[in-house]
Amino acid sequence: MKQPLAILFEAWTTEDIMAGSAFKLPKARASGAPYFSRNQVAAVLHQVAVLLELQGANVFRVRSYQNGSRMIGTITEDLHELVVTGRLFEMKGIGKGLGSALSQAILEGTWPEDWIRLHEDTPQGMIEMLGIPGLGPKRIKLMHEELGVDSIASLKEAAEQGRIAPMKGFGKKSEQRMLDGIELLSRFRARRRLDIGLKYGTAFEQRIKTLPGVERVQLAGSARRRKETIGDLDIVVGVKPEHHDEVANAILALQGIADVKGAGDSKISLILEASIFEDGFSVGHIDANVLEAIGGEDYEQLESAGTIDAQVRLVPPEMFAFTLAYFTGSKEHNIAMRQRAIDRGLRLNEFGLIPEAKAGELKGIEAAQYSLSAMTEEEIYSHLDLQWVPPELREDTGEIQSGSEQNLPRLLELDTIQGALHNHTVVSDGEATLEQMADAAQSLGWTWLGIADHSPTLKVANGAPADRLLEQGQKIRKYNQNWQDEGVNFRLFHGVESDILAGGKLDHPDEVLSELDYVVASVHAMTKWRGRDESENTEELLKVLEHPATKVLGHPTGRILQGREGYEVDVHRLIDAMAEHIEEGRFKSIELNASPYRLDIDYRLCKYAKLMGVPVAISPDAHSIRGLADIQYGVMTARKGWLEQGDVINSMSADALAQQLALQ
Ligand code: DGT
Ligand code: CA
Ligand code: ZN
Repeated sequence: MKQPLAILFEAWTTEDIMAGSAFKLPKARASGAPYFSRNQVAAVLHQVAVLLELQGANVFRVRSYQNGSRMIGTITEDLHELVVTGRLFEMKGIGKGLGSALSQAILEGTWPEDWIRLHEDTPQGMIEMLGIPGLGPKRIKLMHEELGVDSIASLKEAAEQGRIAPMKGFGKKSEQRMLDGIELLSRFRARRRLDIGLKYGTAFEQRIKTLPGVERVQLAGSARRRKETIGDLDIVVGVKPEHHDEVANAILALQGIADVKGAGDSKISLILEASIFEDGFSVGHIDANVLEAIGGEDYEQLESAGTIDAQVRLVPPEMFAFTLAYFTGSKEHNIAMRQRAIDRGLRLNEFGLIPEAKAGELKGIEAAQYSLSAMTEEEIYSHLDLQWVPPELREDTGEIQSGSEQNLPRLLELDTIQGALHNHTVVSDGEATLEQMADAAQSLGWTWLGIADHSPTLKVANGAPADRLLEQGQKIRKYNQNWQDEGVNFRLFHGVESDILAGGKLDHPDEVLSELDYVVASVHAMTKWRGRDESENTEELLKVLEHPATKVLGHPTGRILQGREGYEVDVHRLIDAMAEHIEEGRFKSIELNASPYRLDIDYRLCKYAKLMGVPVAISPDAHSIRGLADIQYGVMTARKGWLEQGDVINSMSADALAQQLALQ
């Protein structure tokens, strides 16, 4: 497991510091000496070393800052103590100059003049280039000198024109790698995946919750609505006016803040970084297919060096519910809500729900003194004759109509999940054995688990040949017998995740398939499928659905969030076809792959499957024990797609599911 702190203090490669705003001198702590933490000092020394290198400074000078940074980053004593007692000067690697600079910073809160100038004089574009995977200060400096490259944009242009490759020590390969790196970086700049956004959001929420004076705190925005990717985090904090300043200052001093973009009276804009996680940040096991699509070896480093913006709103407790509702959004939902309020002579905004007659000429927060009271969102909705709308549904796609008819769905809950069909073991590319996976499922409280390892054609995922697959089946039958004899309410289903071969064929002969409980049919040959048009792809999938063994269509579009678009396919037509099969007495279901890298099919299509009566199979696609927990992202997405318990196969009992799977 990679710990961000270890990255910062031991590896010290330049890519460890993400491009952009984190690359600056931190502000001194308002509360007095020590003005900077050990982490801040170590990071600053590293930055100075990098900036010196960008300027082409003497290697020994650069190295002395690198060493100093490593030293400060790994000391076990208290830095302040070392400064006060003067023992800092005795430490190896800290010369006289560096020692006095650091003492001044710690005791007086000011950085040396030449460090400040170094930060100011380096073109921002060159600092941003440091964020490109595999690109260090030495090469940036060379390209700056020889080609005048001073930003990511000008680097991209130079590379596209082939002007990088002829440079000594560069070449065609490294030119292409730079282009790939630029592409990758731009993806991680824009939005973060739901799982990452929630990790940051809940960590930040927890830290704020513990601050004295905080009455309420809640994550709002797209994270609360469980969108598949998050632009920025929105957090609402309820605090009494007399504690406002104290809480605002305490938030600014929290661990994990890379930068403060602005701090007004009621709004604080921040950039969060991975040091917000007490236990470090790691991405866990990623299967080969996904990893390749999201940047390969560079991915974990990019992800852990990434940042996310957060907007914090501080409001008095009686305004909390209104502010929470407003910043939960979506914008479209808010607009529809505001119209409903207008129809009732009310003004709805982040401050309150205010009768126009009383508000009159008063604007904004001034008018809020006349607001109807609401301590919860339920009360706000009820003032507008609506059932409370779960945040996931607030996209203005019919939820207000349903809410006005008291007819909103009772959304799927995680604790009704009994099992999932698509999971891997060591028989193909999983990390855990059959026994370990079964154990883990039982400790989640599940009553069944489906094992569907990869089929032979998928060599990169160690697809299992027929004999290994059938051997797994024998084991499963034995375990099932044992559990039944012992009265344990748990059973395994035996399937395969079959590749879809040319002509919509499955990857095993029928006599092998007939030994199995089910087939999850999935596309993995992405190059081929992405090279074809929608109708060709759709026809092949329709064909594979006709095979009686096919019970689940796996990750139906093949998209990898922030990685690659899926292949072209008409999913509506696939769902229509499944509905027909079901009508004729067969069983077919469409997968909602719960891996946060996929979330495929997406929530919009879930709603269509529900409409057509096609059951959704939420699949963690687990490649390890820990992977089973990804079911939570599937449940979030299913809820966002209006799904109820009866719309997914995962809430069925093992017996009910077995009956369905047995239909031919
Ligand atoms: P994101 O951050 O792009 O993933 O998406 P959101 O939904 O979190 O959007 P964001 O962060 O721009 O704003 C948070 C919420 O604030 C948004 O969902 C609804 C509300 N909001 C923001 N701007 C407007 C606006 O111009 N009109 C209305 N009615 N609501 C707004
Ligand atoms: Ca947001
Ligand atoms: Zn797959």
